Amino acid sequence: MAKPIFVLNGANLNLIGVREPSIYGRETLADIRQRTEARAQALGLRVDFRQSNSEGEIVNWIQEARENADGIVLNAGAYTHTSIAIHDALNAAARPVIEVHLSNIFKREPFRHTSYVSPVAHGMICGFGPKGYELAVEAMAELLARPSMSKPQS
Ligand code: DHK
Repeated sequence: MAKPIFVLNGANLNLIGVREPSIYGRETLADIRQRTEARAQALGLRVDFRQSNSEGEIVNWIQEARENADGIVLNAGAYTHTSIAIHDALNAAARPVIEVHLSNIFKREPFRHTSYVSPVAHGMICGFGPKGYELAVEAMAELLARPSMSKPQS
């Protein structure tokens, strides 16, 4: 039986909807979860949607994905720009990874232009707000349907 897609959210993403709405919008993480699960269901996929402010917990979830998930969609929040531990965990997970950001990180401060996730991701979706999560699930469905596309990249 197919395993779920882990959709993992990092630091401060529990606050979206109220946090800097001009950047992150008014939808809450619960709203995003709902639309992500609905899109996944329509594509015949299951989603395990989680959020943590703790870098170590995210590393543990990525390790768990090696056994218990078919793929990883990750918005690591600010850990994107700092975490070698998450980079290493994604490499070790040997699962297709799609990086998501609500905002277009390249239009923002220079410190957001570096991602430790991108070098170990199949691809990145950013700048489309909550819709990006649906796009990521669609992209993951394609990757999983065509295993030759989804070889983890290093
Ligand atoms: C979310 C954050 O919390 C920031 O730290 C990132 C990302 C961007 C987003 O756009 O979803 O820099």
